[in-house]
Amino acid sequence: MANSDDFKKAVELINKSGSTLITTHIKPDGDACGCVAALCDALRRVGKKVQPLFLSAVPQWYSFMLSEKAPVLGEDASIDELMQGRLGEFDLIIIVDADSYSQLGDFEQYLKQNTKPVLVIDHHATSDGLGDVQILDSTAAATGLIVLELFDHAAWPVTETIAQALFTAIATDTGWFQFNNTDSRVYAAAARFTDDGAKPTKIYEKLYHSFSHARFNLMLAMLATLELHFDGRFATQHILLQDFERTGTTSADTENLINECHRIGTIEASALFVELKDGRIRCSLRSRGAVDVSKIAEKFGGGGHKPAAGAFLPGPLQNAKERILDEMSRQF
Ligand SMILES: [Mn+2]
Repeated sequence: MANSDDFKKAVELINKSGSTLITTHIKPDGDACGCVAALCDALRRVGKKVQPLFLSAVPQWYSFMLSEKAPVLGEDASIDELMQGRLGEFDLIIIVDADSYSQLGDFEQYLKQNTKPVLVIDHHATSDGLGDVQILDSTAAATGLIVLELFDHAAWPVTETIAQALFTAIATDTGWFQFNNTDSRVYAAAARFTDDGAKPTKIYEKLYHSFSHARFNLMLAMLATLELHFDGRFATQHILLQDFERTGTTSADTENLINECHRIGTIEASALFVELKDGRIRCSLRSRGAVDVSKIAEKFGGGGHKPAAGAFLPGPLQNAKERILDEMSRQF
């Protein structure tokens, strides 16, 4: 659990701030988007100026949580424009669902020259200690649970929109209440958000029954590359640049696709390799068993949680795959 003193310090920081920049990790997921949306909403309600900023594109299926289209670094504003104050001058930076440089892309540059206070709210095990005030709780299944605690410390109301955003945060980080991080705290929060107006059935439809045909084709391309290793206990899959081109998709469309192969009963862990435009390979790792994939990711400069982690490896695909298989061979 997070320290109640840290919540107190966080509320003090927010109360004395005028203009706040709120951001989260690259490849924002449901937890990241939900927390950004909920905090923007809450701070505006208490009269604060807030600028949300995403560090890479927001998948279309999370946009329902956001009241406006928030700028994306590298698309709507360059890192130079951010540094020059084109998005505004801020006296507080809030980073949610991330606490390491490797998760922040180009924003690292901005953060390193920033002199204003930084508040970090995160549940990842990997931490670079980016905040002046940090609310860290690696026992929380989602950052959304920590944000809810912050709401209670600050006595901010959980409105229907906020309940919807935070429900989505905890539902997505638990794979819709199926990963083994789904504890009573998750269900208690889900009950509370439902009482506050979140509509689980509607949220489920928006999240999981909203594939474009193009994204479905990308999933089919990925599934065709499935290989099993170590007596079927470890699975690898990949997506190449040409798959995005052929199907008319982008890297945001890969989110959660890795989980599909876990329908196979023997698979305890899996890796998805995605070829990037700069030649590197993004490797996502999942584990449903004893393997702590965050430890594997850390060996390659990445990070995450025991059941879900990721890292960037040098290309080409074959090289990245061999290095991961080599590490995995020690686990099985
Ligand atoms: Mn999270």
